[in-house]
Amino acid sequence: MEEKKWWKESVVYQIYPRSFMDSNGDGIGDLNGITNKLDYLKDLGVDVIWISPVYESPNDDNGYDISDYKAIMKEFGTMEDFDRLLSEAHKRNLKIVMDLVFNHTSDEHPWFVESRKSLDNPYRDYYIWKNPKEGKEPNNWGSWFSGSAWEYSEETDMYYLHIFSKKQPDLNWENDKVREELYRIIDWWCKKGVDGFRMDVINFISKVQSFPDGQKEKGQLYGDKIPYIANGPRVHEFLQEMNEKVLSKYDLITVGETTHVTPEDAKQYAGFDTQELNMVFQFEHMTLDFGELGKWSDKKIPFVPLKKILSKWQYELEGCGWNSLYWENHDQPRIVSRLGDDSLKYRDLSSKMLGTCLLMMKGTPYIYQGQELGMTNMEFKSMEDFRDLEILNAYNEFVDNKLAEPEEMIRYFNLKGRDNARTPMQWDDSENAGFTKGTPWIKVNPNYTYINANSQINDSNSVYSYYKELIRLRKEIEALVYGTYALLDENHESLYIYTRTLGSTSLLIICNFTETEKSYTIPKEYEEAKVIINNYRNRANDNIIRPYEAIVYHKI
Ligand code: TEU
Ligand code: CA
Repeated sequence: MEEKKWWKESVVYQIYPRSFMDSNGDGIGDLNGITNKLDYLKDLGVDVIWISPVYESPNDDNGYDISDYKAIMKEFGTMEDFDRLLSEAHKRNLKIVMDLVFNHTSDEHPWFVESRKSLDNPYRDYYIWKNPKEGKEPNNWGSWFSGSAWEYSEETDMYYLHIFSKKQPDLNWENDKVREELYRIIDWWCKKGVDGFRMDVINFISKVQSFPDGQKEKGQLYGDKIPYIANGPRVHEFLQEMNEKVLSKYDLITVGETTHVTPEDAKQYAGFDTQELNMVFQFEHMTLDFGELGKWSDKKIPFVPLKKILSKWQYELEGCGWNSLYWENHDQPRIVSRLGDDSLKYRDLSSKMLGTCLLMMKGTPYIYQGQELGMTNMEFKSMEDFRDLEILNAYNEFVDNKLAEPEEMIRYFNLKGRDNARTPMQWDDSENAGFTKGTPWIKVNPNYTYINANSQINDSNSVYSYYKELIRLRKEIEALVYGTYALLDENHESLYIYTRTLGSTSLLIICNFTETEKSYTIPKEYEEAKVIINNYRNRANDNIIRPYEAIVYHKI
């Protein structure tokens, strides 16, 4: 068996602080709100809490634009509040993971305020500055959040690079001083006692230094920058340096957010024999429903390719690297609406089925706030209801350029937009779902009256209790952590069937992703095996898999 590690045995819970719990009635979730809910998380059984950025920020991108890495955003509280959260978490044996956003800072970070002033400013080379090309942008790259990836700056008649919004200028990792500063920041938080880091778009930190134009497909506004920014020439050198200089000095959990990675890349970033990170988030399964306008599409995730991709990751990292497992995060729509069925009839069953499918796989599971309640996408009626800059910018870009009709865009935002994950956590059936006594910064999903934590905690048949049981099983059965994965019937159109095996223990997981029952003959060797969890709770010993049914057999 491979080496045991606490972070392989952990279950992580992600908190989006702005939407989790508001303790002072200003409509914005905060640190004290999180501290007040630690017992809820302890009861659920998770081990680690990853908190999206809580640092000082002008909030162009809700904290992913940081203006001071060593201060807490005023709306979220104070450093004392943070210290109390950390110590209260540790008292309960819960670990805290910080979100490190190091590809870029805010344009209001003092480094950038200095950098833009003049060519000879000591901070000039902290960012990526280029001369205009024929009076225009230095190349044809587009920003992730619409428009060019270059912003003109009058002070010096030059452009700076921003892969994300223009208030998120990219740091220049080629500069040794920048890297030293960043490592010192990590060290500072480690000394405080935090337990790990989720590293935002960490595979974008090394850019191809010639900054060439990207290939431009017909009908597209910008060239493809990905080949020149993702998994760039020095990225592994930088991460090994970061690991050697700081990460390796502490016992941490580290996960890189890495879009556009293959398992081969992941073996570098998170291989057992490479000294970089513990694991990465891959995105291949999350892009299966992309269409002509990228994520803005009503395409559904195709089922057989989904199984193939998730299985590829399971097989390729077996014995040499560690997977992270997720369906949701603050950038993704709700999984029950995307891949299950959020109707009254099947919301409960399909949420549980999706939880089973994910949490029985090999890797460290990440549960996003509200996923454990089966929270759903919300229907935003008009553009005024949306808050996310990605959505607001995309609307303008696509509508202005006549790439889509306004109603069409709103429909896509409701299906895929990030605001779906950012509606307030549904605690109870009181006004505003118990999230705030004030006016919430973004609308609450009206279904809080029947989907909320309070009604689920003491209901042994709820989605919450089911997740709790899934988490408990991972603690009880070693094969669920360390057992190898194998996919059965890979081309089956409706059932996701896989096994986990460790020594003589094996588990058979069967999930029906459709609303029709399917016949399936349980393999002989599992006929006598025990059913350890089943979302219908009354598994008859027949060979029928009911709509959205999930069953786990355990054979010792
Ligand atoms: O996300 C980066 C990223 O590549 C995507 O997940 C992206 O935000 C999403 O697909 C939009 O369609 C990270 C953060 O998770 C995200 O919240 C930030 O906005 C972004 O970096 C910039 O810091
Ligand atoms: Ca508040």
